[in-house]
Amino acid sequence: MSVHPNLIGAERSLAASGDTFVSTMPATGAEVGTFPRSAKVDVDRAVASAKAAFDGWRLTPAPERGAILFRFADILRAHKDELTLLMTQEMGKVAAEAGGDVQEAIDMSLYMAGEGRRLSGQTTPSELRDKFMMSVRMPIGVVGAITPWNFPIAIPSWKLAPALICGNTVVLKPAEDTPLLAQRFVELLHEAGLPDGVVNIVHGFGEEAGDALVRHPDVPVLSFTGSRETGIAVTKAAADNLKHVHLELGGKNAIIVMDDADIDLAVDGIVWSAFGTAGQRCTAASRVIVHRAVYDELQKRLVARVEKLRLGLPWDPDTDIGPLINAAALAKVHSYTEIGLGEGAKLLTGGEPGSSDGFYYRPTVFADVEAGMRIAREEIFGPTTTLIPVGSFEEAIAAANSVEYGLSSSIFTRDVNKAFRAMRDLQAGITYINAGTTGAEVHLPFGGVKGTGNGHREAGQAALDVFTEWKSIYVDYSGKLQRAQIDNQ
Ligand code: UN1
Repeated sequence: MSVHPNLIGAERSLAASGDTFVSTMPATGAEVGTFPRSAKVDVDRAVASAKAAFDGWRLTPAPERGAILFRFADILRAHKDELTLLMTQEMGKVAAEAGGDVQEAIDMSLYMAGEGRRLSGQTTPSELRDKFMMSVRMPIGVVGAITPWNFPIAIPSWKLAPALICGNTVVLKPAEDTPLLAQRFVELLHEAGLPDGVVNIVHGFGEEAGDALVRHPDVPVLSFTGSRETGIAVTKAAADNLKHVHLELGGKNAIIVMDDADIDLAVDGIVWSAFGTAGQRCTAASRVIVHRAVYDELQKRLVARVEKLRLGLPWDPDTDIGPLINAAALAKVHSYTEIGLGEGAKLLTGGEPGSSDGFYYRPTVFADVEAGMRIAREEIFGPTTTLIPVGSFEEAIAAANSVEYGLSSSIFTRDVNKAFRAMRDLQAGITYINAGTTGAEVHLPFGGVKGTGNGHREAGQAALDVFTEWKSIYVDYSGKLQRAQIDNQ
């Protein structure tokens, strides 16, 4: 079978070792393609290519860089159906969600393309006469982007579109579960007119290609989305070179349902947030904190809805839930069912694999869960949610905040006072009122507090801070030496 090559500068090349790996469809096991299993030597070449392209790209006017991203958005739109189908195949999310994933990349490309005519800094008056002051954003250099499989087109766009508009060049190491989608993403960027070497793609595994990228001395910025454990390892590996590290890690996101909530709306939000993408989102609602006054009613309506969800082939329009990404994910999700049962939680529905073919797992709901149980604290990354009964608003907020993660959060209530208290008190980077925990839009910051990250954000204006350094510039046109803090006193 022919191998999809690494794209390094103008070259299409295999791993120097000749090693390869195969991408398969989680629904059927059918092969999608073969890719180079790259190692340090291949990453070194890709970084050299990105480094060589940096000066040309940073000196290209930002509106011109933006014009390429506008064209890229058009090209993505023209290829939306192709990418959507490929995503159902290679990643396994259902068609409506796959289309949304591609749309998110279109939106992000348009948003960042427009930034080409802004990238605003500040001007501010000087304390001295005949002196001008301003701050400007400067690109940093080669960005190492390491992307996950769960949003295989959207997340590369979250990293690459802002990195590029700011004038950086990129080496992308995409997840080994979805390499063809990343390959198509980069091919389409080239079709939009991106110069050779500005974006390079190196396929392979985290411990090999990913590790080499993280440690490379010529890669001053790393942007990583993945597990908390890997995020910590990336941070440690990057520390010796004082690299900038942007992390977007796990979540254990809670929906709070108060006694005055619209219960049917809450059930809609829970079903969409807990079981969409088979729960494989960092924003998935894996906890539902429910006021005791509506606990029985909510359980009843939720289970009735969940049991109607149809597992099936992700490209089939009738399917609600596709497969998990791979065998290891299936084993992990099932192990948490056993952990939950062992902890004394009550299994209301699901709790077993969905079929003998593909990595399907039945949507699973545990009730009578206590906030301290492992199933209520650890990220499962599958279609499992946990119902935690509470007696008051205060107890609900305390339970929501009791985990080490802080990505997304939500409350269903008709009480505006409670809604505003929740907006203030929930420890999370994102809070939804009367909606589930997923559904972020590209023009607000995306990311989390506590164990979800290290203070940076993707998307919106905040993303520009990851990919630029501020430079403050002072222009003295007085013709004499003027000393700040001294000569004006
Ligand atoms: C992720 O799970 O890594 O808000 C990203 C959402 C999506 C993005 C999720 N727009 O759920």
